Amino acid sequence: MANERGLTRRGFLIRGAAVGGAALLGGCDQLSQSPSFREMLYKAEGATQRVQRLVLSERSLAREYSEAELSKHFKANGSTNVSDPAYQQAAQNGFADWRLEIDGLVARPTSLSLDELRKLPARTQITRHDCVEGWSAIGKWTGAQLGPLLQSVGLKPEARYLVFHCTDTLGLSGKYYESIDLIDAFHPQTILAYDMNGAALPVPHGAPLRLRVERQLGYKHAKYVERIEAVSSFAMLRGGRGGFWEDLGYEWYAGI
Ligand SMILES: Nc1nc2c(c(=O)[nH]1)N[C@H]1C(S)=C(S)[C@@H](COP(=O)(O)O)O[C@H]1N2
Ligand SMILES: [Mo]
Repeated sequence: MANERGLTRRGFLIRGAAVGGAALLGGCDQLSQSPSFREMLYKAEGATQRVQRLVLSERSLAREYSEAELSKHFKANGSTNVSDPAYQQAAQNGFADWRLEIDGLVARPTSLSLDELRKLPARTQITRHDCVEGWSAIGKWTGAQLGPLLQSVGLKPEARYLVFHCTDTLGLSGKYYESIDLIDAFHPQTILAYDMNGAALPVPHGAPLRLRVERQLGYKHAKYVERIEAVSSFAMLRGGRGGFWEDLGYEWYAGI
């Protein structure tokens, strides 16, 4: 956690959710429970997203940097390990028997080993990671491009979002998860990263596989991804807002 405010805010959100939800949050958050206020907020959020996408255009690339600009230290944030014994065992074994599951609204549900992922069309990019807590770091990421992978498993016509299910549990609120729409899924810089700064992705940064979705804030970049599920809606999933932090009040579309 980068700063005191971030820590406090997050600790508060996690505890609040754990002991019975938004009712325990403060005045501001109570206002956000009012249906008309929420509706207004979501409409405004939708408008920002639409404008941002128009201005940036769907294919525009996030800025890329040079090797010389790489951060000497790249902070690891949120979960930095996974206590689950199966994960620990897999890590000790270099993730040789680990597999990524791809299922939901796909024509051919698939599971892939790390070796198989490494053989897919890949991309390397040096980008800046921006965390909502107020810190940034530049890192080099290599991974399988999500677009071609989705083409090979075949999305069903009803599929509109991808949900990334993670292995780690953060706080008392349950497993981390995230979701993106198909525009971001097929964006050329959206990769399932297995390498960071030219070496296998370290455990604190989400080994063996993490999402890079470069035009959005840090919390969208799911670490420890174990399953990708194609869905038509995430309304019925968990808190219904499409992600771990989203369920605690962060925006679903976290454009930078
Ligand atoms: N599974 C999982 N993914 C996660 C998190 C997490 O706690 N668990 N934290 C998010 C946040 S808030 C940030 S800023 C980045 C941090 O990535 P890093 O550890 O490589 O810096 O991961 C994101 N993805
Ligand atoms: Mo973050």
